Amino acid sequence: MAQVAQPDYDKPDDSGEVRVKVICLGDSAVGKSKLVERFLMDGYKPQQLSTFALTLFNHKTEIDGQKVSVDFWDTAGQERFNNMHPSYYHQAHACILAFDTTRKITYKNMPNWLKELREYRPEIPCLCAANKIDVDPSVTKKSFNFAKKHNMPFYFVSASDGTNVVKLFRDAIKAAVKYKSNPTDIMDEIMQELENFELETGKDKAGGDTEDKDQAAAADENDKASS
Ligand SMILES: Nc1nc2c(ncn2[C@@H]2O[C@H](COP(=O)(O)OP(=O)(O)OP(=O)(O)O)[C@@H](O)[C@H]2O)c(=O)[nH]1
Ligand SMILES: [Mg+2]
Repeated sequence: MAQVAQPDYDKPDDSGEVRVKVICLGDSAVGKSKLVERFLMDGYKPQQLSTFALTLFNHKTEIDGQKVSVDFWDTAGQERFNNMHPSYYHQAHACILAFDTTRKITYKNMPNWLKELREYRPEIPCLCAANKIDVDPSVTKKSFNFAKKHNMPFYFVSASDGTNVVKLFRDAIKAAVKYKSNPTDIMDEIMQELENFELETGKDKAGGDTEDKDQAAAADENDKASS
């Protein structure tokens, strides 16, 4: 994928809106684009071409009285064979990870998607969507343990008839806004810790060295004693 010039979602602005980025992941043809389209337009046009590279859909809404501007990022699933460009994940606040209930392989590939997501965004909320339940509604009686195992919210959906689509996307937006206001992304925490660490080590470097030497000496003593 070509380098994407994307907005800076973490930059504060004075628009009064919270700006969030929600990404969609999952194998090709599981219905990612159709789900986004269904949510945004409440319409459904079957037989559209596979997403070419990247589409951004902006959506303005309100969550608990707070104005929110959401960018849904949608890309073609077949890119998994070359890995997704890191900019796809950059600054994402939530993810919708979808599979197709009519094709087992798309469910089997879920761990690969989650793994890649977690490499870039270890802590963002990820919601699991089991799509195309209109084809065989009895599929909703089956249990799909992947979501439970990874502590992800799970939704049976249909982009075709709209089942649960609004619920899924509203929850994803809520989760994104919550994450943005209180990010627990471990990478952010580690970065923060590293900054403090530098300050501390600069401040009491001598003390730290002495302690290290003391410990090394004690270890030597122990070695001598045990040999
Ligand atoms: N029956 C049914 N068909 C669906 C549903 N959602 C999507 N489809 C069909 O599945 C096919 C793939 O849908 P897309 O939305 O293009 O899939 P995608 O995940 O965006 O695929 P890529 O862009 O290639 O990654 C299309 O032919 C859709 O019409 C659904 O809920 N039910
Ligand atoms: Mg698509």
